[in-house]
Order: sequence, then C-alpha cells, then structure tokens
Amino acid sequence: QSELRKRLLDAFTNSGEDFLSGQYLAELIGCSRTAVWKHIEELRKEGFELEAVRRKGYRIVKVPEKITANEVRLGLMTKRLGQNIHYEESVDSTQKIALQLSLDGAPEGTVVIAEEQTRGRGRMARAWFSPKYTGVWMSVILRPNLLPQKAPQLTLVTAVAVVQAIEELTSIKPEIKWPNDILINGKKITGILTELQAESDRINSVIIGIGMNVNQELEAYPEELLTIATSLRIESGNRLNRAELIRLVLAKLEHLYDLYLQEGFQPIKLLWESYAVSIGKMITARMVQGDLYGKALGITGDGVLMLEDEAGKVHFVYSADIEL
Ligand code: BT5
Repeated sequence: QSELRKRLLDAFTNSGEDFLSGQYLAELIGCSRTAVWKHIEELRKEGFELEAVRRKGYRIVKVPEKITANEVRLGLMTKRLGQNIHYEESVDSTQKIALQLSLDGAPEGTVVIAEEQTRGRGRMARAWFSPKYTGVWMSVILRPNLLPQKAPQLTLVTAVAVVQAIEELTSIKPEIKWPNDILINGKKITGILTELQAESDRINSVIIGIGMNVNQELEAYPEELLTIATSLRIESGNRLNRAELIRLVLAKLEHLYDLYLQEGFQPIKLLWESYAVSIGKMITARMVQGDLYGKALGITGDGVLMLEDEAGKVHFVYSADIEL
C-alpha cells in the first residue's frame, strides 16, 4: 500500500503542472482505477488539494502545510507560553502527552502541538475530530498558584484569548458560548478542554486543550458535524497560517493569564461578557442531574453561570452543555 502511494507521489512529482489520467496512473503503479481514486481520496484527507478535470485527470495544486516547532518559535512574543514546544506529527491526544510531560516535571508554558489526533477528546469522553494538517490541536501546561476550584475560570480566560486571536487575524468577531465553545455564525470553531491535576488545596498542573478548526473545507467534516462545525477558512474565505495563529493565541493567553493571576477574574469577566452569546437569552442547560430551562442572567464573579428558571428561582450552573 505505502509502496503504491510512493509511486503515485513520484508520478505527480514528475508531472509538475500536467494532469495525469486515472488510467495512466493505474497502469503506472499497477492497480485498478478505483484503487487510484482511493489513494487520491487519502491524499485529500491528509491535506493535499487535487484538481480533477474530466478527460484530463488529476494534478496536485497544493501540498499540506505543515507546522514546525521552529516556525512557531520564530516571532513568538511570549516569556513562558510556548518557550518549550513538543511537536508531533500524529498522536492519540495532545492532552495525554501533556499530562505525561507535566507529571515528568515539564515547566509551565510547555506546549504540545500535533498535526493530527487519532483520539482527540472533548468533555465527558466525547470525541474531538482532529484531521491532519488543517487544524490547531494543542495543549498548554499551566502551573498556577491557585485553589483547585478556580481552575474552571481558566477555560474562560482561554476562550477570551482565542477569540481575541481570531479577531486580530481575520477581523471576524466570534462569540463565546459558556463555558467552552467558540462559535462563528452559530457554528463551533473552537473547543476548549481544561483538565486538572491537583491535591485538595493546591494545583499541580492545569492542562488546557485547545482545538481550533482552521483550514478545513466543508467536505472534510463527517456528516454529523456538518451542521455543528465550521472553520476559519470556511468563514473567512482564506487559508490561514496556523503557526501564526498559534503564536497569537499563546501571546494573548499569556497576557490574559498574567492579568488573571495579578488581578483576579474581574477584568477577564468583563472581556468575556463582551463576547458572550447566551447572556440574556432563554437557554437549556443539559447537566448530569438533568435539564434546566431558563434565562441566562450572566456569570458570577467566579465564572459560574446564573440561570433563572420560569418560577424566578436563580440556579448556579457549574458544568453543563448549553443549548440556545
Ligand atoms: C470540547 O468538548 O469542545 C473540547 C474540545 C477540546 C479539543 C482539544 S484539541 C487539543 C486537545 N487534545 C484533545 O484530545 N482535546 C483537546 P465538548 O464541549 O465536549 O464538545 C465535543 C463535541 O463537539 C462533540 O461531541 C462534537 O459534537 C463536536 N465536535 C467534535 N469535533 C469537532 C470539531 N473539530 N469542530 C467542532 N465541533 C466538534
């Protein structure tokens, strides 16, 4: 299989701008035309762009844009975040790698970046779709001197950082859906997963997972995500430089994280509210204990969602999925 793939790539290497027909490729590499088509689909999944023209065949018009740790580092304007980068081509989950690094004593600001995750995860063991070369799948190790119960606030700090980075790079103003979703036109562009290693009264590490859909086209998504997910490319019409986006997210995050450590949650709360989509609206909070329907009043000074039910009773929501 990989031998066939090599021959296919060699053929495209030699053809340059010329088209190669399916028939020609099948004969050249010694397989059926259906097999050629399957290989081409595989290449597309990896981020190659192939132009297909009837009666002429295929040609490669764009190769996947890879990130390198060096590229991320060049121009990085941070003191801690990203000063230590682990770059991987393919991992099960960057969260898992970051956890291991943190247990091994990795310093605050260590970042794990992967081109692809085969078992990327969301909250509550849900799957996070992380195709190759087109997204930002990264985990950041933080070691704040905070009480463990404050850790969820870091999700909101991160959300503001991501939104600011997107705004600066694309001029699109995304919205935040409490607690961890970032949306553009109602579709999810980024998910954040905050995982905590702590003893009862002190945090050992917080691992912030950030999954950003960047250069995917609509066809890249599986059926079940088509109505839920979008990418910066789909929304802005442009391919973005992922290394630049990573640098910007890290710079914004470091700035807001420092602000948070120095001044507490209040300044973050104000920023967060300016991007919040659910505040003032009727929402359903789906929780382990059951569903709650009511008006989202806002967040408390600790980042907890306040929801007023139809009887006028105010509930404090610490963890839930929100439906608008
Ligand atoms: C999240 O969970 O939104 C947190 C996602 C965190 C992903 C990052 S990537 C780097 C790091 N390493 C990891 O393994 N994870 C982190 P949650 O709120 O539970 O949302 C999960 C739901 O989002 C899924 O059930 C799908 O419906 C949807 N989803 C899955 N993949 C998606 C994608 N690429 N874009 C948009 N929505 C997606």
